[in-house]
Amino acid sequence: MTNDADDKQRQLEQYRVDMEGSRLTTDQGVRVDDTDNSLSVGERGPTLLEDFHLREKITRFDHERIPERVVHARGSGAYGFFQVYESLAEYTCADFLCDPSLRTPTFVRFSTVAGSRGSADTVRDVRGFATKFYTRQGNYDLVGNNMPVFPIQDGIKFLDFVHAVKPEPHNEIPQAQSAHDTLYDFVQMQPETMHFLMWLNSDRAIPRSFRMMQGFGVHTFRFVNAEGRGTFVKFHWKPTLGTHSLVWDEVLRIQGNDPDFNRRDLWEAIERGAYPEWELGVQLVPESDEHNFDFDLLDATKIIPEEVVPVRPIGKMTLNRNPENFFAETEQVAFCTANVVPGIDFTNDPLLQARNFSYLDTQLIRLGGPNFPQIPINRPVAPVHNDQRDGYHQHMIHQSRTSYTKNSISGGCPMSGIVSGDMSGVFKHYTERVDGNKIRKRSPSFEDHYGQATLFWNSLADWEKEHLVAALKFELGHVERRYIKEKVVEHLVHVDHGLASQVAEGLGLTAPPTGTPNHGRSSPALSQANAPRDSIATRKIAFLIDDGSDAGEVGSVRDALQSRGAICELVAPHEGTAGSLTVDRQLSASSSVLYDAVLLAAGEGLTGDGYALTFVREAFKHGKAIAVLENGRPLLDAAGLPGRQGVVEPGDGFVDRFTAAVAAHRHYDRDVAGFPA
Ligand code: HDE
Repeated sequence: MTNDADDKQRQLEQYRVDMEGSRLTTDQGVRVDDTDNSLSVGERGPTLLEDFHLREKITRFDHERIPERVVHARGSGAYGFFQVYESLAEYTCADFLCDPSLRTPTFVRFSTVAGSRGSADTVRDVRGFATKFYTRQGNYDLVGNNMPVFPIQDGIKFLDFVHAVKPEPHNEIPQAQSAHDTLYDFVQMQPETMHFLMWLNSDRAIPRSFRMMQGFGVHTFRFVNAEGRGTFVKFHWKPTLGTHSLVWDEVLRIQGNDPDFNRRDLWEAIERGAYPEWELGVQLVPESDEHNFDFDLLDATKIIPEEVVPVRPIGKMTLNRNPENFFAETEQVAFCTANVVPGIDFTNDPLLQARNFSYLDTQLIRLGGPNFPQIPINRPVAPVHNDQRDGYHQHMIHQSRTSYTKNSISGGCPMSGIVSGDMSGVFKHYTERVDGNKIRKRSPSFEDHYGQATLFWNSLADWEKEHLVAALKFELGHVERRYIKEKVVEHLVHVDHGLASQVAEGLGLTAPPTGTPNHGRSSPALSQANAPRDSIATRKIAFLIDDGSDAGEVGSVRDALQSRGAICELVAPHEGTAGSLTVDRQLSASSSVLYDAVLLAAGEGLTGDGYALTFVREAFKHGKAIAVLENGRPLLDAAGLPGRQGVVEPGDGFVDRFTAAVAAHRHYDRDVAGFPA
């Protein structure tokens, strides 16, 4: 084992099957001459039971599906590596966090939570962000989300929450949607959901790309150093491309245009060599400060504001390889919060404790038995030796004559992990002292359900607040029972009265006159308005062209934008060529919602084309940068846009101005409320 980013790929190499030049066989390796006709008595006679090839094919087909994940069923994965910037030995003895020369292989799976495997990517939902680090001390799984808080505080409520958000039990409607009665009934009965509800209805729930979203470990975990000293730690992934979202109206249209929008985006970026990157950051809290916050560190419905405890960047992950087989790798990958390595330990967060049970349990049913850690994607690169054997699908042929520890017959092997008294590399549970009576009772320190929901609301830019109010109106607008809407509004009053009033107005309700006064505190780091906006790398720009386009000008603008990392596609009314330009996409088979920005370079021809007009209007409605070349002006005028914010006119510094407009991500200063794109 060389302990570099390729360790995992080298291991996987022995399992890859190349079909090139191969001959068709049965599962037993017997060559087959005909796989199109069953074995029958005569050409029109009955099929014979002895046709093992037919039976094998049918049987394998019947058993192709495994249970989808009960949550996070829809996901996409990629391989990469992680490298720490400098040693964190002061806090943790985790080897991969102490040696900056190590490149630890990783596999990440991004997911939505509520929908089935075949549901659309761009639904309003939390995104999973699960990372498996194949460290040389064993596998470490950081199974996080793109939101730092969870709807519930105690794992015993997980089944209830998931049942509430999933399709309703009587008719299995709606698919992958939170906008329905049972979720909001749960919310109004369980106000600990309020902080999470704010995130769920914010733009965080509709990320532009997996590559442009943050990840959070959510719980407070514990680092433990070689001396056994513990430090509380919260994990943060920050994308180098910044944190950006779609807009709701766009989301609805993407679902029809490209249900695989986020999956395709990740796949294509990696295929192109535009490898997504995240910086891993930690918030470190000395154990002596455990009780110095106005919330409980063990409460997963709370964040530690970055302004209170800064996020220290500790390393970077790069995703640089797509899986080769979706089922073998992305579907069979099995994460578990209990997969920890020396130097990383748990806290008593009651949600985390329940998770530590759930993940192993769920893999047993999903992957059919206890040997799933041997599936190639799940295998550690660290050697595995123990007496836990047998069970379905054991792949190893253990040679020792004993299967128990301690033994004297097999030289005592496998022996204790401690070599000559040296504890390094051995997992040692943190020796936390715990005292108490057995009780079913939530700690009073978990009681404030509104304070951080208010903090989140106060931290948002005006446009983010508008989106959040619109989202709540949409969601509650799909709730049938009026009393549920009323109850939710009653809770919102304790978050912020202005917020509650705006939502209530949309629902034809009146918010109660008094609630908890807004404490006025904010955490600017929570606003996406403060995300980096300095690059157009990997942004997709549609060039609307036709036979009248100026090929020279289009080519030079395209070259300039591509040299800055953008992806430009030429969209025209027909495939083939437009003048001397090669068309990438036909207009009627495309849509502006699949792009970040539009450049109008078509001649007069498109001013009467409904697809082109919709393209431009939707791009404007969705806040996207629009640039216009001289001969594109007629189309811009024909579109009848209600403003010119973020519209780049021809002239000096055209490419620079367009670059800045695209890098800004969206132009939310447009007044598009009355514009019916
Ligand atoms: Fe999960 N969760 N979870 N969860 N979770 C699963 O494990 C569970 C929670 C998260 O890409 C399941 O293999 C319980 C928090 C992600 O394969 C299951 C509780 C966070 C993924 C499960 C939680 C997560 C899962 C379903 C409360 C963010 C996808 C299939 C006690 C920090 C992993 C599976 C992947 C998946 C249980 C709460 C994130 C059933 C019981 C909090 C990203 O084991």
